[in-house]
Amino acid sequence: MSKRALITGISGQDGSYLSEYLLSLGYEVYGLIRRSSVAENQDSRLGHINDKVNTFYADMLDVPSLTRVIGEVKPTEIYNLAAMSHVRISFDVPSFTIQTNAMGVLNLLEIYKSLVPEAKFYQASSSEMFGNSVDEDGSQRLTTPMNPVSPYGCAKLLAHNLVRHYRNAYNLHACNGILFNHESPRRGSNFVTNKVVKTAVEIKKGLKNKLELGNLNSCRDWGHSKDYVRAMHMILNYKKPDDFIVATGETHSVRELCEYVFNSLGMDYKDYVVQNPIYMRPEELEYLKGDPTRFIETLGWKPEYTFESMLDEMIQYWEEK
Ligand code: F7E
Repeated sequence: MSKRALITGISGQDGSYLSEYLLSLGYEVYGLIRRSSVAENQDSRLGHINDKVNTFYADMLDVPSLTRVIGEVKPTEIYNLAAMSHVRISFDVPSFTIQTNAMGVLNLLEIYKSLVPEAKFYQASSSEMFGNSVDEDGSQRLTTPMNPVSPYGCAKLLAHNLVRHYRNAYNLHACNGILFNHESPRRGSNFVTNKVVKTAVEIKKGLKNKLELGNLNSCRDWGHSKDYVRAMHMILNYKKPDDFIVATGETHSVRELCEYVFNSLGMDYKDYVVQNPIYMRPEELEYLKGDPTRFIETLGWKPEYTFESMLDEMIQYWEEK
């Protein structure tokens, strides 16, 4: 039987890398695209594989559209990557975030359970669910309490619990991948890694003279999206449905990120970076460092990128652009 993957959020960073990866494994790839007023945004990351993936207009809050697509495609694997994914913006649009990132998942789970219960279901859970909880050894793992500090984190935690509940109550192959931050040249440029890299390159080329940021002290566990979409597929194809942490086990502050990027371009970040309160969050998640041991030991995942090689690739991308 052919393997048919349906990816919600196919036009995002992870959706585009996951599509490429699944196509390379011989899957038929289908995806949901949400209509936006700027036509170019809707599939800008899919241009190079447009003739190989099949896309449908749909929305996580539009049950008829989800029902129609799942009924037509009859996927064997569903990857739910659709979300309002920007944590700071979730404070500005909390209701939309909760609707899309939590109620949308409930909609999808209900349709999955009714129409294709034999399929496998992957949910993009997030390290933002931990909030400021950290174990004594300075890491977050599956047993670390989850106390989210943003509307985004609250919504993701509800969705995470719904997936576990549907798995147990209805015997579904539904899994959560708790992914820590993951980046690439395809990352939106209002996330901190790509914002820093893009602006530093613009400064070097004389197009800008400063970089405005929020909290420089917060720490994140940053991996590469390409490594993390491979992890999604591994989680879903493990012999039993389960939840896993995907992280590098390393943490860096936003300040260290700036230091590395500006140094690589022959500059000192202290000459250009200024703080602007508009980029601060009402409540900040200060520190993330995931413990991927269980995932690595159970599934043999091995990331190909390091923090440095990921940033080098992003720097090269913006320098060439
Ligand atoms: O912020 C600080 C900011 O927006 C990282 C999403 O993929 O990962 C991502 O969420 C840190 C925060 O990512 C600026 O305060 C300082 O401490 O790149 P970010 P995020 O909020 O960690 C999780 C796992 C997800 O699931 C999310 O979908 O950087 N920071 N100055 C800034 N951040 C931004 N965006 N812009 C600044 O100017």
